[in-house]
Amino acid sequence: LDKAYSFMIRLRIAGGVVTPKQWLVLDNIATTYANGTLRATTRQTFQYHGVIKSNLKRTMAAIDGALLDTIAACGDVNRNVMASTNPAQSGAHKAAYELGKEISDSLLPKTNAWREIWLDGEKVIGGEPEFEPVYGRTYLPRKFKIVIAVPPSNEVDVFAHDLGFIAILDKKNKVTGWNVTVGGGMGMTHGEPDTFPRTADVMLFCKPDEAVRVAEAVMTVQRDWGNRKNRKNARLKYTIERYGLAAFRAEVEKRVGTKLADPKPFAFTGNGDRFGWTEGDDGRHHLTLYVPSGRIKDVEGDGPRLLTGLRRIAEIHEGDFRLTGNQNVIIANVPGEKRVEIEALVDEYGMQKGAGALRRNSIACVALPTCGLALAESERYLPDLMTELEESLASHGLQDDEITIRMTGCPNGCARPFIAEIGFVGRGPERYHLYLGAAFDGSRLGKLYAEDVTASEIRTILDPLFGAYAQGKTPGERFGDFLIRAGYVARTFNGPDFHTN
Ligand code: SRM
Ligand code: SF4
Repeated sequence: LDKAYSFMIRLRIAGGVVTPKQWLVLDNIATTYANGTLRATTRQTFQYHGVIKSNLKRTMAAIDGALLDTIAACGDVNRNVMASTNPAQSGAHKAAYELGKEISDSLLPKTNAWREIWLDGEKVIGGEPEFEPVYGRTYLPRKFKIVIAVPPSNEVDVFAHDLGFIAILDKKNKVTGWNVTVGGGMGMTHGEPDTFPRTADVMLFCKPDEAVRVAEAVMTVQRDWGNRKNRKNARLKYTIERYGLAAFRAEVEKRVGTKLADPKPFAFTGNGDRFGWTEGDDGRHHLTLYVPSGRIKDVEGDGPRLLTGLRRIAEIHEGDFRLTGNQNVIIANVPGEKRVEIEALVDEYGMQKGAGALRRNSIACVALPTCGLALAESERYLPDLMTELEESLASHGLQDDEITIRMTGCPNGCARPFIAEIGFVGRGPERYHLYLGAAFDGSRLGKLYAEDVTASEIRTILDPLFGAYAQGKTPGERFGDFLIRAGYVARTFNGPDFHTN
């Protein structure tokens, strides 16, 4: 008898778009081979947990049957490309999705190994390419992440990624080109100040037909300039710190073969999702559902039955599903006449078209029990903490104020906690570092406010700050901005400065 090894499987779903047919297959895999849940991630894809070793091949074959795969979802390669899901701007969303898909395809490793290993070892005609065209023999120094954002929504958190594209729109919401951001990233190690989260720099502007070449150039400069001796300093953010933005840009332009324009003005209003029904500028309807920590499951008793409910919707839905970077699900492209039927299923299965202001702006990473790197709870704990904090906010009349809150079980930052106005980062069992003062739109890092806070202390620490905010905020002032103006935390200006007070 072999040991009962159990695995996590992460899919690659560029732009997070899934057809109803694919949804039904993915749902079936969750109940047949995994732990009965589909986990929507912070990067617009799904993970399965609890797939036992003997079921791995069957699971991969089923994923292949849905015309999906897990290629480059992990490893030192370009990961799943995220694209804005904001359905209200249908044309711009389409452009973002198409660019994401094109970049994803062009930067995908060309190896046939996945098919050979998982699909009965069949060799593909023509054999294995001797040399990866973009990755060479040694791939990248570290993982590489790309996102495409469409202002005013920054729900993909463009500043948290190695490479980002921000749509520049004309008056008719048509994409005229893309601002290019480089050098964002979240992961750091406690007690090692040479490691830090960093918000990306807005480097240049490119025209639509230059974007894929720019993506390839940025990634290959990082391939060639990135630190291959120390994995903790290998991400693009450290390369940019070492060489400087000007030198990096010059090398990118050299590889693209032309000088590129300076960035154009843009403005984000937030990095959360817009819940409930919206109508796109093409007249189609879209419903964003709140999925607590991205875990699509049936809660026993009176809780939401998201797994069964979304399955029922997939059986009748004619549009598609979109996963958001905040771990939520959009039932997209619903024709007007189907809206009532879908609404009825949403109600029948207790699915939520939103949540309280704090909760709908929350993200928790997976952490325990499946993540081997977790130092503290996250997904299983944040809901209870938010119940406490919601009470505290309500006592100050702040129940409707949008405040971003994120928690991770360790400083790798999988829920991007360092750019949440309230960020908790696991330190040990029931202990967290508390970071405050990030920007509501995800463009500024927070600062360490309190160390090694125990779960029972959190409310006591935050309650007076909520009180001060309620009393002292100026009209429209965000919690993170207020804390800086009122002197509770210092502003973080760039990555290395994150650790100074
Ligand atoms: Fe992550 C590693 C979960 C988004 C930074 N991440 C892991 C692993 C695979 C743990 C491991 O290596 O053993 C976690 C699996 C837990 C589990 O039990 O499922 C894990 N990361 C996740 C997900 C599922 C969190 C979630 O709750 O949704 C997200 C899946 C993304 C996806 O679909 O591809 C996830 N991870 C992120 C993000 C957010 C993002 O990219 O927008 C980050 C911060 C951004 C960044 O990369 O800087 C992130 N994960 C990391 C890191 C630290 C990287 C670094 O530069 O230091 C690690 C550890 C590592 O790479 O060594 C890590
Ligand atoms: Fe695991 Fe840490 Fe990522 Fe949370 S942040 S999923 S604990 S690696």
